[in-house]
Amino acid sequence: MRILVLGGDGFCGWPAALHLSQLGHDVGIVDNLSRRRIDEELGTDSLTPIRTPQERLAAWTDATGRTIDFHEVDIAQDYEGFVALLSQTRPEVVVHFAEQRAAPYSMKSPTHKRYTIDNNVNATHNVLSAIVESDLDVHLVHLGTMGVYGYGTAGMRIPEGYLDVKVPGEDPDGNATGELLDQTMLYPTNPGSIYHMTKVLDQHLFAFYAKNDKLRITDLHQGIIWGTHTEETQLDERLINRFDYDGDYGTVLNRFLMQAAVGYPLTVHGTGGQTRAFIHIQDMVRCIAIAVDNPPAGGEKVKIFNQMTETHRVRDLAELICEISGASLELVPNPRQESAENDLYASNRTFLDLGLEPTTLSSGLLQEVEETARRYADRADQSKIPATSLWTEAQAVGAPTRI
Ligand code: NAD
Ligand code: USQ
Repeated sequence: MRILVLGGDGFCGWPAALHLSQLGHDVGIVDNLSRRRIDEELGTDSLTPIRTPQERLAAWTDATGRTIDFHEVDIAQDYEGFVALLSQTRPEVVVHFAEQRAAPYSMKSPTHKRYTIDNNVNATHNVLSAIVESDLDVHLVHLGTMGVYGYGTAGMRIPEGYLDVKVPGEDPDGNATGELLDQTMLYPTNPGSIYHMTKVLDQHLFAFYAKNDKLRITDLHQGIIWGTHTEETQLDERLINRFDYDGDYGTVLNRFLMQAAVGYPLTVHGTGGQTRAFIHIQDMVRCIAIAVDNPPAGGEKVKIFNQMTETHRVRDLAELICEISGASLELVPNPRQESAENDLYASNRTFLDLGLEPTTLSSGLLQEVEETARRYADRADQSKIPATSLWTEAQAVGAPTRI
């Protein structure tokens, strides 16, 4: 199939583009390179030495004989350019990773909040509008987040996108009819940052375009990715994926593994009682391929899959890494506004039923990622490790507790 990967220079988009190309699809990458510019703004860099898009793509051709085209387009700002690209490339599938994805970055200042809303909501709406305008029969696969649900269980497993409810029937005068009526609604949202809020807004845009224009849309509610390499990124060092460890873009498990590798006490926020959903990067690329192969029919509601394989409490992850590596951990004041402790149970039936065999967290795999971090430890700037973006001025008071 002809597939455009929007955001294909990023942490998820790059390995996903390679995997789809390796499977024989005709892949093009669209990216405005904003993530590389944000590194410059923050004075940060990937721990791993990522190459320019041109070097990466030449290395892919050297390693496999396959080609991937690169298109530098800002899909939030250059609507006409994106419509022209769709008409020229005529993709059958568009995989949309192209959003500002860090919760701390989205909460840094009014400017960062406004940028995240403008970029993400415009990007998603432009993609939808451009698909309609180009009159192509495209299956849109979007990367959403488990964070749209909030992080609580309400006494049930979080379903995949929709909640079936029974509503007491009433006649036009408001009198109970005694009937219980079945309704299906999007699971009530409870985003924890401006970034997560953009994914909530995306969901409603998708529901509208699926209903109004019969677009075929799959929204993948993805958990926190961990790991760095996939089978394809390991074919040549020039294909290496990015590894974020700084206080804005580093996600919790990769941060802890990097911190263990450089001898920095693991930065557990608050009591570390937050439970989150996780998925290894190799499984992420497999899920994208499965989603591409299983489109919804036109006129169907948006297909929503929970793209996660396991849940873990942050404190338990930190303790596990300390056991494996001999690192210590610190309970640092939480810069975020979030529940100090939460449980999380979520269904991931759809991917399991479609054949995903999850790569679960094991000490061997954790060591492999820590070794990657140790290999590039001389590139680490430890001054960039602390998380300094505060959700409110009242966050993050007090001194750390070393354990
Ligand atoms: P990333 O920042 O590494 O990659 C995003 C890419 O999109 C970057 O290369 C960036 O330059 C590009 N981009 C952003 N705005 C653009 C625009 N307007 N036009 C063109 N290109 C643009 O992020 P990632 O970790 O690869 O995440 C990709 C997607 O997956 C995001 O939508 C994110 O919300 C979602 N996701 C990520 C994780 C995770 O743990 N990394 C977990 C759940 C969901
Ligand atoms: N945390 C720590 N110490 C750290 C970093 C984080 O204790 O050094 C805690 C945070 O307070 C939070 C949890 O770990 O409770 C997860 O934080 P994170 O930065 O790993 O994840 P999050 O901000 O939720 O965002 C990441 C991705 C985002 C994606 C989301 C999936 O950046 O793109 O949507 O994971 S999910 O969490 O399921 O919403």
